[in-house]
Amino acid sequence: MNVAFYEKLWMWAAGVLIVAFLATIAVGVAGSALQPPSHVETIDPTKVWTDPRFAHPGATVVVVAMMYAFMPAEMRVPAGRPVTFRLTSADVTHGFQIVGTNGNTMVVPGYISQFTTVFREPGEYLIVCNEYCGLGHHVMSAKLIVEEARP
Ligand SMILES: [Cu+2]
Repeated sequence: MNVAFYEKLWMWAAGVLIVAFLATIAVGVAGSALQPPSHVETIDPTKVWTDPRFAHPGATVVVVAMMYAFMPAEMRVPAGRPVTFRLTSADVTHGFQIVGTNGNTMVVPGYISQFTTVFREPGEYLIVCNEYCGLGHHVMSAKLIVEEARP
């Protein structure tokens, strides 16, 4: 079979790009410990405020995302210990990214997202919505305060 030089060149270029894109996913998963949300638990988005799973925050951090805020807007967690976040949305799809950490998940109405992570460094972390959710998306943020763990 006779394939023209430029056609071969473009086929190789496309192949290299596909390998490069797959490599970025592999590096993100292995190198940065990023994981897609795997915890599937459903909830009625119209009954979020009366659901007992989100009424009594305890050792885990429960967060409701809504246009255009996170509830609560400020969270305090201990450093050096596993912290579990449980999130849901009261309206549309949002994102929950703790900037500078591997804490990052989609918050989809009707589902409860959950992840567990450890914050090694005490300090203040910015939480942003990283899924476009409407006109006020750019102001949707919260604050995470990681406190020195008490012995
Ligand atoms: Cu949002």
